[in-house]
Amino acid sequence: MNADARAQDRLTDHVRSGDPRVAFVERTADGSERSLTWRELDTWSRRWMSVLNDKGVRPGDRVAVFAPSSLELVAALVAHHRAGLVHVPVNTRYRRREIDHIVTDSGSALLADEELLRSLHTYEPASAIDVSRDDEATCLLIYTSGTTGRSKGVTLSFRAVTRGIGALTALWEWSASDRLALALPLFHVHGLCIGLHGTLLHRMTAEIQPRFSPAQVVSAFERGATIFMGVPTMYARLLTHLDAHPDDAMPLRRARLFTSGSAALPASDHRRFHEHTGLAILERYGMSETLLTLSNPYGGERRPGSVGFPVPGVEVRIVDDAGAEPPPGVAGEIAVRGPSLMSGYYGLPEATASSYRDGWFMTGDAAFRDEDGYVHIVGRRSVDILKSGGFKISAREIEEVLLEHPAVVEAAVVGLEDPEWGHRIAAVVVVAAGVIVGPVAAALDGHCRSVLASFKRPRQIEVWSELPRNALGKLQKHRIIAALS
Ligand code: MLC
Ligand code: AMP
Repeated sequence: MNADARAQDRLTDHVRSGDPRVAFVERTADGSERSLTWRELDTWSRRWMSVLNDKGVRPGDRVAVFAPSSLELVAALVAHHRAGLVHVPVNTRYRRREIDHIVTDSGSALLADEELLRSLHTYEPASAIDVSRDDEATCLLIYTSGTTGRSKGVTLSFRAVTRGIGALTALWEWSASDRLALALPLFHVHGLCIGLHGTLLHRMTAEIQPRFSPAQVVSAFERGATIFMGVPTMYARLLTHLDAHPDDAMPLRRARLFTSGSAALPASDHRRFHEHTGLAILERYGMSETLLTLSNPYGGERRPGSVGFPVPGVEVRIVDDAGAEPPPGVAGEIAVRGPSLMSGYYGLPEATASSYRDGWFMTGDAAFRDEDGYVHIVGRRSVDILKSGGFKISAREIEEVLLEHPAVVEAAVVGLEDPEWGHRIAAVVVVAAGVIVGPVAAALDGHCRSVLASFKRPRQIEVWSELPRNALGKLQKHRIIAALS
């Protein structure tokens, strides 16, 4: 990896190299496998460029992609980087309304689905594809939930992606001899930025698994995988699998690295995994807006329940409300500065400005440093931002959907602690006088199923006569959480 090269070239050079080695493998749940060399990736990305030319897409356009993980999706991403287009990934679990918001908000020139991606095979490769872009040009627009109902687009430059992912993966000693088992979805920072872009930067091999299953992960290591990255829900399932099939830990013991992120990994799961495999999971912390911020050491102690230290090149402060750093053991908010930060929220200059304080990006995550400097995440400062299965969820968005029902006069959505999912989504509503409760709860469940991705759907909906409020009328969600837990 040439650290001095332009960011765009660092991401795409290997594709142009004509390297005949395998770059990506796609392995589906039924065991069927396809592979793609670096040289073929060059051709496939130029074929996708022909599709885009045919559709009238022009340099600088945004291209939304709504498709399961596949080799074609990788080829499209690479084409977008080579052509200076902005790749806009869309969560494949999203429903129509959620997809429409992203396509409209991003002003995407095209929404590419699985079928369109596959059509690249019927096109001749375009010859003119490489459009030079400077390091500050936007290459990714990733939508993430906030405290408001609608998701916001996080604009990431070639510089942010290359510097941020380069620094993290160098810390983890990724190299061309690594093989990554990649079962994370390719539409969020974790799978897309670290997984795909890390593979592109280091000319590694990634085995893409479109659906996560513990047995598939085990078999990836039987085939020589060296690295696995997962969210805590995946580790919870992997541990259940290992409890039932302890011998499956053998191939995992050969791994070089297991990492966890996107949500808190319970220290007990860290220890159970160590008991099964002899390996310590490396937990790290990041965010769409900051990319990867904190990581346990690769060489030193990986402390259970901690996310370690700032990634090289990233500055991290923990600050209290007055902007001062609290002593060890006392929590404050994580503030970040450095080259991997987003360029801003797309089309939202005010939201961008208000996410900074004194030049530092304020994450909204509460944390403390222990006596040895390891950072421990305590939780979100806002009760309205939830994480389930590693997906970020806005309580406000779900509340707005519940309020669309004419009988609902108030709605409160909370996250209940759950050992598998992190948060289990629950809702309490107040209905208009005289409304019969049973049919309303069923109708709300049906409405949520039809307009929200399944991971946002409340697993429990209760009808209360009123919501708990303090003397000033402020909603007290902690009382709802206590009552439902
Ligand atoms: C699914 N189910 C849920 C649920 N999601 N139940 C409760 N809460 C949830 N959140 C239910 C479904 O309804 C279904 O039940 C059953 O679980 C299986 O559903 P599924 O959709 O098939 O689940 P699965 O595909 O196995 O998904 C689990 C998962 C997925 C862990 C693979 O959540 C996942 O891919 N998470 C990764 C998210 C991620 O990449 N985050 C990174 C964000 S970036 P039934 O009864 O209907 O069958 C970031 C920055 C950083 O955070 O630092 O990394
Ligand atoms: P996203 O917006 O999907 O990028 O999610 C980013 C959020 O995930 C962060 O702001 C944290 O709240 C959470 N997160 C990421 N990694 C960790 C971790 N290791 N422990 C706890 N929370 C995490």
